[in-house]
Amino acid sequence: MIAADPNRTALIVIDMQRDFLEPGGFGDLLGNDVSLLTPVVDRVESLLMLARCKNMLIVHTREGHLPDLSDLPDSKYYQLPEGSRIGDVGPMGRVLIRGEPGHDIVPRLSPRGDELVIDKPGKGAFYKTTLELQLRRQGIDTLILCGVTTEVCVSSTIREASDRGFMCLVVADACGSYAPELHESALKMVAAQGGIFGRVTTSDSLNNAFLGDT
Ligand code: TIU
Repeated sequence: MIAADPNRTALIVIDMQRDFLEPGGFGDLLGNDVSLLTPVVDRVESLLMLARCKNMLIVHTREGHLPDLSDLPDSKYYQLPEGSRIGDVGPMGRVLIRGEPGHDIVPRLSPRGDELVIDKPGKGAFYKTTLELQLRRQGIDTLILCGVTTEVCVSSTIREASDRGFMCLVVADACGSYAPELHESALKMVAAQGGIFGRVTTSDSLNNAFLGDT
């Protein structure tokens, strides 16, 4: 049973960007089959409808770097071979660079005017961002998390959030990975030991919890 107050709960949509979901983006350059993430778009769209209907705070994150690469550590830059690195030009502009077409959130999930957009240079959404300040300012103590990829940016964000005392609910079917076995492992890690980082739930359970009485 989920008992969360919509006024103190935020939906955090992690990195649903063209660079991760479409061919020619960062995810593709890393050697992944990006079509594995396509079903997540429908699930996240439904969660956005639920959160908008309940007037929850909605936060969209985007992973990306400044055009001069001054916020890009060498360790991340050299992950990929020359010609397909962050900042190189691809079919959707410069890969993983703020302001480029590939950095945009996929059109169906576009943020609305009153929703927060957090640009982040790292995997975790709290690292070098104002996210914590903005959540505290709005009295948020519970986070519903979804997006891509489960074991990378979603996991990093949950770990950061849990250390900061936020209650975390991860929506399993609204997260996705290029590696389904890592998706499963990441969710198991969240829920292990009585919920060491948070709780794992489903879109259906959330809908029942928030809309069951309407
Ligand atoms: N590679 C991979 O699975 N993910 C990332 O690089 N970033 C996010 O998860 N957003």
